[in-house]
Amino acid sequence: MSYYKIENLEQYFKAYKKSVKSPEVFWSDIAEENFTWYKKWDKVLEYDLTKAEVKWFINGKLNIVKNCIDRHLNKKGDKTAILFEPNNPEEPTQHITYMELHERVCKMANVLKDQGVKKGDRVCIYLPMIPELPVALLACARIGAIHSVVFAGFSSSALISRINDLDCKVLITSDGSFRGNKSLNLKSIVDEALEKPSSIEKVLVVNRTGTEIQMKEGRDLWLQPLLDKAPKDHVAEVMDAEDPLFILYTSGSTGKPKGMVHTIGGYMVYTAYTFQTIFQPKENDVYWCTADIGWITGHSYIVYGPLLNGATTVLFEGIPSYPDHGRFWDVIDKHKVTQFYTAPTAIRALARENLSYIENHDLSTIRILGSVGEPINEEAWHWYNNHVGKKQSPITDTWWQTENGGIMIAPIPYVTPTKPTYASLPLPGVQPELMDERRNEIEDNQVVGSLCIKFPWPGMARTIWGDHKRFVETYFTAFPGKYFTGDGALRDEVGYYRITGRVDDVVIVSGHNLGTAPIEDAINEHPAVAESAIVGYPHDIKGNALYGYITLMETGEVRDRDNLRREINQHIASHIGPIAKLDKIQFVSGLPKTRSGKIMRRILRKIAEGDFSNFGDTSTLLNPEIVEEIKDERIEG
Ligand code: 7RM
Repeated sequence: MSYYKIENLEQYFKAYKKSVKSPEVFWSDIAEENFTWYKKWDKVLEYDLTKAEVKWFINGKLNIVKNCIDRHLNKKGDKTAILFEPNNPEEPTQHITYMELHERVCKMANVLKDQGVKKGDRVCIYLPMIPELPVALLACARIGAIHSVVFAGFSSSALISRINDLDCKVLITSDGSFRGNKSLNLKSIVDEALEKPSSIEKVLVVNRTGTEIQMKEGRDLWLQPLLDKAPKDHVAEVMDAEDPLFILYTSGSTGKPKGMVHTIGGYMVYTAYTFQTIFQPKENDVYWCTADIGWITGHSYIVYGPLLNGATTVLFEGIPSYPDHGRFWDVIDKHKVTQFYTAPTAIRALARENLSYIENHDLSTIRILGSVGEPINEEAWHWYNNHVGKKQSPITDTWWQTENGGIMIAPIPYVTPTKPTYASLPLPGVQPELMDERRNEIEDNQVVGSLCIKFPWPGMARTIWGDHKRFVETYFTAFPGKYFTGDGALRDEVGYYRITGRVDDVVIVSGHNLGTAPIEDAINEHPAVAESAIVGYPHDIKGNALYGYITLMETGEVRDRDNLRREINQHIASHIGPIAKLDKIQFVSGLPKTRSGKIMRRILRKIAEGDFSNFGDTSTLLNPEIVEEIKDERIEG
């Protein structure tokens, strides 16, 4: 990446201004300078946001995998592209070079073609975090097929609904997956899913755990023997910039999951540019993002962004608590990780544990710390800064969404001064705007509004698969002519943005609009508290009252629960005001979360209301068992 290097605030503002004044020049400079195209675009951008129609690099021809792998082979053939760290620390690490990755992707591409997969076909990928997962993504992209990864923790019903929404012909899965000291029989989940009528013709199975599985004659094939026979050369398909690259379903919210469609050219330029700007890769760096590839963060910042930049990207199969709570720190130490990108939920979980887990590891190689997925509360920010970054590494609190393709608002490390709980400034090319209920732009500081983006950026999703109408209604109707994020935000006096949470996370208590996020922040500052989630429930007098679900620190002494409840409420009263005190406080052993670390407040709201009839789609939950516990111990009255 050679264009628009940003090494100080002045350069940032210069690039930013340019990107607003001449977005087409700004993005075409980046696109031209840093990538290999078979044919240049005729026009940079065409758009109509009221119809949600956006096209970038029109008639440009390319293959993204040529850009991720082939063009690095000359200079970086022997460099590690993917550093695979298995679940079990006793199992050897794998260093897959760019050369080896090229061969593996070409072989997989040939296998897929052999199985009848053609340009434009959808391929469903249901795999754990093993090398075959990124290889499968890249193989699809190489032949022009559209990949759709379903996170390997999802249930059979989530899997089949996605497969059928897309009419996938081929499914790539494994016998099983390892997670800590457990293993999961993935193939049996696939079998269960495929008992329902589906479009699937072939299931390709990776041998990972050696678990005994059923292979259905004529449908299921072991992948390895096919790979062994496949030629190791493959001519990449010539694709149009606006051909779809992948479809990924958004998790968490109510209703049927939305298959977000990302297209090749814009997504490539955007993920590569944002990776370079935020993570500032150097030649010998080892970059680690702890997300799962089943989530957009994994697509953009484990696979595409790093590989487009010729970086070494860690692929971690395990979990933070196995074999003990020091695993993250152990991996950083062992591989001399230089950029570490994780989620607030992981930070809070690790901050619950004894500091000795972290203190006996050398984390001095770290240069940049990233956070993503939800607002990072002040408490977690300081813990991350003090104990992981040792106050030496800037924290980049990156705000963005599946729909955005890549990072939108974030401090640029070593350039933008950080401020806890603020995602700070938009990246060049991103034009945020805060809107009030009357659809007027908010100019004032410290006023919460609906966060919109008023100009297209290359990485934005183009549609919802099979339902453009829903795409328009969900994102482009509330504020005509703008993309509405669904998040609330405010701006401070220097223009920093603070994301306050989903706009639906607001409860009106006795006529006061209370955002639940600041209350959670206040509670989390209490030394005994690890994590909290606040929801509203109907109340005869106040209209709504607040119900808090709270997990406690593992290291804390055992405390009288009622005393603790009083203390927490005093804490809220002094930090926010008595109006925000909780009517009910339930101590729980965990909160229901999606794999991407988002608390499913919808379920907590239902439980608080005492309505156990229908929790909606819970297939995206990481820990469904917690729902029963919370339900059983609900505070009545
Ligand atoms: C990347 C990702 C998107 C939603 C988004 C926000 C929340 C994500 C932050 C954040 C505050 C952040 N994609 N969110 N990052 N809120 N600060 N740094 O998470 O599609 O799965 O979720 O996540 O509410 O709308 S996502």
